[in-house]
Amino acid sequence: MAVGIFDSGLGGLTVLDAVSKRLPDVPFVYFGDNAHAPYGVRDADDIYALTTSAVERMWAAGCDLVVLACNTASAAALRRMQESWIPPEKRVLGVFVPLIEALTERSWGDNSPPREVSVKHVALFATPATVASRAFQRELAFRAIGVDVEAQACGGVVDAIEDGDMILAEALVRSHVDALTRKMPSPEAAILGCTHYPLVQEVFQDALGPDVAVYSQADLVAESLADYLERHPAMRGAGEESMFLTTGDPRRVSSRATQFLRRPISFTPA
Ligand code: DGN
Repeated sequence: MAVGIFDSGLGGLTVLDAVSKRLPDVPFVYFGDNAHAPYGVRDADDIYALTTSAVERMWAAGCDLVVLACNTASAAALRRMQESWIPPEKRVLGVFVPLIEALTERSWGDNSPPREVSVKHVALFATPATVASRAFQRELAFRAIGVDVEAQACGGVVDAIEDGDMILAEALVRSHVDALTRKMPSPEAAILGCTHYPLVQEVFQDALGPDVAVYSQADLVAESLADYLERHPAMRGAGEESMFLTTGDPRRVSSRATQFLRRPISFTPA
């Protein structure tokens, strides 16, 4: 048994890196749906169909626990999957809960009514599909009141990073930060709600200024997964090598992943 990490493409490798460092003894199955990436411009039904099919494949590979590292899939598909689709012996977790726990300084297990939290103005940067879903605002409302969230759909950034064009990615990040701060001049916190954005986190921080707390998910997800596995040790898995699956062309995806993470990664067909 291994823990599954799902993403629409390569971006989830930022999460895989953080969870592997935090949990070096846990075997992972990484699944990149590269044949259908990017998800960020697809509609919710399409994202749901692709995500459920990938998760079924990961269950078949022995992952009783799957983490949707992809914000777009977490936003557009996770709640619907949890309501009616996931059998009781399996678990699928997303990336918003660890983020909301950190932002509100409340644990998800704390089911008391939503209350005021110290942060009041939050900037959310994400793909067009994540922004359109309003999933972050919906989940946040279960825990906090009085938080103003301004969301900016960051068109083009994922493609620029995937193409390795970091000059374009930086220019786009600066223009998206400009657009957001015209709507909300002084956010106290900014959420990088996409797997790719940790790779340009310094650009976000620089453009937003030093007073804005920038929340990036990889480390938060790693910490939250470590905590979950401590409470559910049967889901931990052991004794296997980590494995990388892709729906795309394994040679091409392996070479791009190796550039992306700056270490050798070898994908096999999903
Ligand atoms: N992995 C996606 C996310 O975190 O939203 C970004 C890539 C995409 O499919 N657009």
